[in-house]
Amino acid sequence: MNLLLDAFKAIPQDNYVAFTFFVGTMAMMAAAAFFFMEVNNTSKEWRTSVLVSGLITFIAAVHYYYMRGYNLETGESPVFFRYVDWLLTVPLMCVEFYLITKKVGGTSSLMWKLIFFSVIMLVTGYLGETIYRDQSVLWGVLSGLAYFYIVYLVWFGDVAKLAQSASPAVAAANRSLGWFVLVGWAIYPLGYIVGTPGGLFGMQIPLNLNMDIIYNIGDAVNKIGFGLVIYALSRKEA
Ligand SMILES: *C/C=C(C)/C=C/C=C(C)/C=C/C1=C(C)CCCC1(C)C
Repeated sequence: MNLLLDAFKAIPQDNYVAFTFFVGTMAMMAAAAFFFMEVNNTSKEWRTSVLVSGLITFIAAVHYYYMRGYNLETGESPVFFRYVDWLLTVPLMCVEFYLITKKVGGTSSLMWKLIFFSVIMLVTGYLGETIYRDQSVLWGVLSGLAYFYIVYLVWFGDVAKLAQSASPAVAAANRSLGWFVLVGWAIYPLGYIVGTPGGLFGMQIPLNLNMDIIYNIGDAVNKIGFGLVIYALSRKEA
């Protein structure tokens, strides 16, 4: 607790980047505590799903705590730990799709397909932000292709088909998660565009936006939002 209070005191008032790392840490911690506590009040059928929501936000909380300190001390973007966090949490979001469709025939091979493309999306993004910054547009496009394939699977592909054959509550939850993937996840390429030298196919966005603030907003919206959709589903189908 003391550590957190000290960290808060040390944030200069005009350092919005550090501030969003701080708020992100708190939000993820609170969400993780909430989901973990609710696991035991959840019907057996949905317990694993709510537990995974807790794991996603807990893993993020640990990374945010670290990234917050790193950014405050160095003033730099914690790129490596950002991607470590995503490589753990995004596949877990893919697992959520598997868990909600499992009862109507969702297979682990479909889950691994989602995970595979999410890893491609993230590894190519990481390469574009780090080793191959000069070719950030190319790596961003490759990452975008994997991203769109995930959008396709969730909206029109096997995930959508399975969800539609399930209960109305599962179908509705899949649509909500689909909106998070289509709109919420689209926040990240915006962060990438403002944070890499290639910009948007060579065009720089003339607004004074910060990559980390955009990523931090994206994480709060998506990780907590996903968790709440799953939580709501677990209450509807108790
Ligand atoms: C909790 C973390 C989440 C949901 C992270 C999601 C990240 C993405 C959807 C990132 C996508 C990217 C592109 C589609 C192109 C540019 C590179 C990325 C990795 C930022």
